Amino acid sequence: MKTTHITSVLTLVAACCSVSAAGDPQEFSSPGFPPSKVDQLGRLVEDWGTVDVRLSGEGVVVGESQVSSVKLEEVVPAVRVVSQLGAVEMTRTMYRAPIFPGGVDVLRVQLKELQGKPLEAVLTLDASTGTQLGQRTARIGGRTVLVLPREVTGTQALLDWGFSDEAVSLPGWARPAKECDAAFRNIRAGMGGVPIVYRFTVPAGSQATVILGLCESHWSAAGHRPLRCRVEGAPEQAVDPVAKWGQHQPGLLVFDARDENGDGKLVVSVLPGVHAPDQNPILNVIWIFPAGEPLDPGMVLAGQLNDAAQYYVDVGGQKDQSIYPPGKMEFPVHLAAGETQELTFLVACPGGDAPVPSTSAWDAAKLLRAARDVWRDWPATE
Ligand SMILES: [Ca+2]
Ligand SMILES: [Ca+2]
Repeated sequence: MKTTHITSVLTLVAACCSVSAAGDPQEFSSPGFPPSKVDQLGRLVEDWGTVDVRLSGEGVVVGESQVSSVKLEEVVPAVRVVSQLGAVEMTRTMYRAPIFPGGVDVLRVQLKELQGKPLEAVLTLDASTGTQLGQRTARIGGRTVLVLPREVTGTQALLDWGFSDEAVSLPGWARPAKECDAAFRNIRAGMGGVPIVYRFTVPAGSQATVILGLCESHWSAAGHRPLRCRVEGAPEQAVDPVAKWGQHQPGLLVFDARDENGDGKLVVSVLPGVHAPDQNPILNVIWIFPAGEPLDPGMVLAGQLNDAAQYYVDVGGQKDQSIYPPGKMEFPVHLAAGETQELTFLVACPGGDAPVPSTSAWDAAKLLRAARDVWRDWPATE
């Protein structure tokens, strides 16, 4: 039985001239840039890892995939992988978009319902381990390697605390000039003006005392990096850390917080000040204490009450974490009878970075147009 099955697959492969032979990966690129590869299983192979896409759901089966090279808009070299998955036909199309500076790979996943009835499915993106998820991105170290079509929610349980933003960790960035908790040294920064956002699981509707620790070590004069600090249930506090405490001086902001919307999550965020010349917000430490307990600010600053806190976060430190569990990224998909849907992922190509969605204006149509324009102007080599 098994032999017959394999034979039929090989026949199918041989019958279509543009389909790659097993072990013969397809490539695509922009003119003059190193290529990305697609292996015979249809996985996108990059210098940082391998991106695989799977679908599960009722009526969805594991099926065969055909890998072929195609031209989009008649000029853009692309690799297409068509997979027959029972109730769904999944088509992956991959090409390089020539955005500054090194380009980005575009992975379009099209799902077509084939059996004429509505379908609930889950699309799973399986990337290499070691990626850390933001709200719409995945990172390895400081490198953005994936941009996701939407927030990862779906079937995965969130962790009980963590960041859900597109900020970056900068360990050892701050140099506090006086003795204080070691967590002041590591920060996260919202490069390009993105907010820093943390969520903490708390009893629904409960109150808490939230203390934010800040220390500015880049600017020596006031007025450069004012911040807006928001803690759910408390009035917003605007602060210019250098004006309030000085350069390299750790300081604390105290908030009487409450889970105002009763969803069992307390949201803490830091945004750039209105008209701030430096638009990159920073945050050093978060403490969350039970409401109403008297707290000595000096002891909090020195780290002597860390163990008494419900949550103590060395923002940007080794134990900091994303609220999204590591590993697979799942996206629930609802397909109506006969419907076709497409999800677009941006994938860092060799040596490149994927653009953070909130600081760039790329969409699927613009990316394809950019690729078309560069290939139209490129002299044919064949
Ligand atoms: Ca809440
Ligand atoms: Ca920190």
